[in-house]
Amino acid sequence: EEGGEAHGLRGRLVVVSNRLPVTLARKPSGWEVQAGAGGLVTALAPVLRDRGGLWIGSCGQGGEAEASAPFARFSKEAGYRLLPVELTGEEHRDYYEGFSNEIIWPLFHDFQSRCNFEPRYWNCYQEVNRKFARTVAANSREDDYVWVHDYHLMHVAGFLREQGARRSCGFFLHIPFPAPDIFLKLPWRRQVLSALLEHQLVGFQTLADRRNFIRCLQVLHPRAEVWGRGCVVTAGVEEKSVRIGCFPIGIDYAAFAKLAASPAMAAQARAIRQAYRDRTILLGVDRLDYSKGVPQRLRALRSALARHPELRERVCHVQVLVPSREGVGEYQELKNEIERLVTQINGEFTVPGWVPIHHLYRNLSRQELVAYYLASDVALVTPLRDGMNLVAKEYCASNVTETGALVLSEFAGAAAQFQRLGALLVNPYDTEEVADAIKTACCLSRPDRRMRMHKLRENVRRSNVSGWVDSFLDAAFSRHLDDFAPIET
Ligand code: GDG
Repeated sequence: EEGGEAHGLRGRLVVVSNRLPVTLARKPSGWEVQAGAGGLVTALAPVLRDRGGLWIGSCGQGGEAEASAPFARFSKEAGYRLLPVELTGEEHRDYYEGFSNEIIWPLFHDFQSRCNFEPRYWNCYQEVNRKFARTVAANSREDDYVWVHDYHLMHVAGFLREQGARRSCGFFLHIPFPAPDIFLKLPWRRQVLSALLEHQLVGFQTLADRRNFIRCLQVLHPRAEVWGRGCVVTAGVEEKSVRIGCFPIGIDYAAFAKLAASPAMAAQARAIRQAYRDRTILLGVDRLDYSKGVPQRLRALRSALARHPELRERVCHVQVLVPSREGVGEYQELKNEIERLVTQINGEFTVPGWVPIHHLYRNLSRQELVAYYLASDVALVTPLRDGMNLVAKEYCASNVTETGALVLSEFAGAAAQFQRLGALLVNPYDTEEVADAIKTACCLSRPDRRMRMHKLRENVRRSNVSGWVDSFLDAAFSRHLDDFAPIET
């Protein structure tokens, strides 16, 4: 991989995200920094290495100062630098849990009634974004390219300029962008929109997100001119142009396919199937979050078992729930609601030798996760709203036997690519529709499953995450305003 050459990047790449893509572990010998296994870091590492890049982000509270030696060690081995931004307890609360997760996260996922528009959060959000901007400014040069990730840091580019640092900046939003009737509820809507326009390139997961952004722009900046497929020109004080693109994120297909194809993995998947006595396994894997629609999915499952009695004793639903944002009260309530539903449904349908729902509340290793992907017959990916949803893609990549089926919410970004490829699309709010889709998925013939899964896997293979990085950087550096086309979705 030639990392960066192809896209006319002259300086280094500076990646900025809320969290560094690493974990800090306390070992007897002191702190150790370990690289994360996420697709984003895998795809960016070659570019960062070849360009001598830099990744700026927080890494939990405290410990950073102590850990500076391990960070240096990591940088030496990985070939690019990690720069931790330290957050105080208050900043973590008001910027991260507050503004990011109690305002932007619910609002951008269309849950406006869950928003807590606390003015204090906004002030702290700006403060922390300023802090990130200072770190970027102090550690980069004018010819570096700054690539900012996600809703936690929408203001960094604006503050960079305010601080007098001239940098080319790009922004990618990993979560959806809402329609105007929702976005306009945000008390700081003008500031947020203007801050995004401080980037030379703003990227979204889907064409629908991009369209929503442009519609909001047209409401709030009536003098903005929008033309072509790829760009917008705002007629502001200094007349600047911003490219607005659509870049559906992918996964590291080869890594999942390779792991899933190993003999050890086949044995592990077989052991899972045997433990479930070769029943049809339905799988859900979600972070504990209300956007993932887990209670709605469980109700659909209850409806499926009630409406289609032939499914009883034939299917088992394995629900993996990964602990997340445990400090936020709402998440605790959601956990209780899910546990109550699991207990109720199991209470209603269990017979000797068969329990319909198996609930795992913990983090699985990558190995275990792929074993479950491989062992299950149907993946239930039914978020109420999702930027993309990588679980859907990972399930397909791991399904090397091409025997699985995918039930997918039409409100996941992935639906835009998967709808014509054989995923069973559902409205996650429609209990009976989801119930019937579960039934349909369980009854698909072998050749039908194979045909559908084959098409899905081809799509996941072709649109992998390194292609995603390339297409974003290509768009950032293409000479003419409209010479890049949004990726076909
Ligand atoms: C945001 C957007 C967008 C899950 N459980 C375990 C585990 N996972 C991994 C999966 C997958 C990731 O977590 C979840 O990714 P998603 O895409 O589903 O969701 P978010 O975390 O909300 O991510 C989303 C994404 O950004 C990328 O742009 O698709 O829409 O919300 O990779 O594999 N990994 C391991 N054990 C688990 O138990 N090892």
